Amino acid sequence: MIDLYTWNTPNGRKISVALEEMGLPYKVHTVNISKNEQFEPAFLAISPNNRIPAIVDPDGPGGAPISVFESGAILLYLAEKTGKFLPKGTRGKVAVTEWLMWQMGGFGPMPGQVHHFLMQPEGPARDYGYKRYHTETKRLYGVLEKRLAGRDFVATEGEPSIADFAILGWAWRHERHEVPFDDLPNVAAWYARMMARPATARGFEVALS
Ligand SMILES: N[C@@H](CCC(=O)N[C@@H](CS)C(=O)NCC(=O)O)C(=O)O
Repeated sequence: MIDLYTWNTPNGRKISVALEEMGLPYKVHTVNISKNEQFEPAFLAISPNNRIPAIVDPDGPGGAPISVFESGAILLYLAEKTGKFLPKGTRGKVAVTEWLMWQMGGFGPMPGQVHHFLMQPEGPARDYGYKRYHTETKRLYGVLEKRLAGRDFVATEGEPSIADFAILGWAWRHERHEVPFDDLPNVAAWYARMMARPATARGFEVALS
């Protein structure tokens, strides 16, 4: 049974979706980031950057426990452990890793900043931050829209990969970062395709707070 330390956020949801899709049993431990529980020493011992999500797998490599922090690292670990949602060949693996890193480096940090500036008091600082990060977020959605032309999934054919799970976690909050899907038909179709998967739906339904 994997221990999942998490909260109801895009980065948290990526991992509940992946665990459900991989059919791995897990136990949720909520880390209430609005109450600063991410700074508690027991959590910092497994997640030194004081961010959710993190996991502990009691049945890690060699049968010994292992902890993993950073959602991208967790997805890669779980894919390697199960042999699922990450192609075996180098060419396929590179495509998935590219889009996973694309999400981790941009399609997460940028909409995250939109969420931040939307919560600021009205004024020039809010306007500047909102414009900068919302423009960049829309550009990233445009990149995703182009990538999904003629494709069912972001980096694989036939079934999704951990890159889809990672990107979906943030697309789930597209209304909050104010990017409607009206002009993004490929993204809209992909989003609906992913959300129609029973395991993915369970990953979004499980209580994380
Ligand atoms: N790059 C990290 C980012 C994780 C992250 O930003 N987590 C947020 C919630 S979505 C968090 O724990 N924030 C707590 C804090 O900022 O102290 C990952 O993908 O795991």
